Amino acid sequence: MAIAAHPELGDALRDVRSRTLALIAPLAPEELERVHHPLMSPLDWDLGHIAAYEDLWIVHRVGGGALLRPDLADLYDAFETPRAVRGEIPFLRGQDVHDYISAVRRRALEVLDSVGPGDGTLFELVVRHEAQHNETMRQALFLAGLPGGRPDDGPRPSSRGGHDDGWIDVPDGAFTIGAGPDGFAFDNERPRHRADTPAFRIARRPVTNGTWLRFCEGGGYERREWWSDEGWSWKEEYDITHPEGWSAGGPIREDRPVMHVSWFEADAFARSQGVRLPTEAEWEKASTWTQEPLEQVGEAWEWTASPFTGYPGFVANPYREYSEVFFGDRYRVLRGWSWATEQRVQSPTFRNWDLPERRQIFSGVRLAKDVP
Ligand code: AVJ
Ligand code: FE
Repeated sequence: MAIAAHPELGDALRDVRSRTLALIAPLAPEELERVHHPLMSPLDWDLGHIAAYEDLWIVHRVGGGALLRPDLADLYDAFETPRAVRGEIPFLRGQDVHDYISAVRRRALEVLDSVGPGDGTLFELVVRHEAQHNETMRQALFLAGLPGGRPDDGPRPSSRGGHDDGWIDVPDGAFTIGAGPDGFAFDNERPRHRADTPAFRIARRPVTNGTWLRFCEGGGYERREWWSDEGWSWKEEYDITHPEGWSAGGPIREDRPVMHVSWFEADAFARSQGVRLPTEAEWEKASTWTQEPLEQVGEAWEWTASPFTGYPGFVANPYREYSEVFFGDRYRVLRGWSWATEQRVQSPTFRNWDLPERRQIFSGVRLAKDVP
């Protein structure tokens, strides 16, 4: 990537930190230390993890310095310490974690001043890592019913109306998928390459809560024929009857895109309509199809039919555990972004992923179908 200006990266670090701190500002110490949901870390763990990552990649790797707290490295390593056990470990709490994140930040800014940003990649990685953890923290806030876990109720500027009908026709033919060689991109977005799709149709707008409510009322969660085998067992085992976060009376806003549905639910919903989920190639092609834009991208992540794999010629870089360890047929790709995604990490080439049963993420559905 081209030489990035320092002030810009310094500002980006400060900007994302002020967002992190704003998220936790309304919370009591007890709410920061607690495990709110077995899938989520305590929020204080996220804070320490953000700083440990910054210390490793900027102070140690860019600056060549020793870690501030080598004793904490394993505790804040996402692979050494999986989410399920994070409630029981001695992560830093309260003032201790605030002191730690501030001390690391001072060291990182000193490196930016003395060594410079290099090609900017590692600084950008650290800024985006913190931004991604802000979204993870919002997932925990959502599951805990705490402030910051749901979007504002006001109208969204990207929304033209409450209907989720209407299809965009995208012709067959080759197009370019993935991030180009310049600028920052995560490893899994590269290399950019030619891809091809047959002609397809993709929904102009995501599926709304109102439409999903009619799916529920029409036996959506009872009709075996709409569910995959794996999806049906998951639904039965956990007694799933509606998206996560609905109240007893249903969704709060019927005109908003449905959120907190799993891939299994998204797939069953699509089948109930006689259609399917888009592949990620279709999604990216449609998102750059200038004749007719996809509407309401960025309210909720959009599940695709595609498993998470490396593009042809994939090279892990520079943070090896970011993508490669998740490649295979288990994880599914989500495209777009959500209301909780910071602008800096919003990109039409960005690939998110999660397991097909997960719905703590701000995940929704945009349908696609073949052209007959
Ligand atoms: C890209 C959102 C799937 O949260 O697992 C944060 C981002 N990686 N710390 C995740 C991430 C390491 C990642 N996702
Ligand atoms: Fe992380």
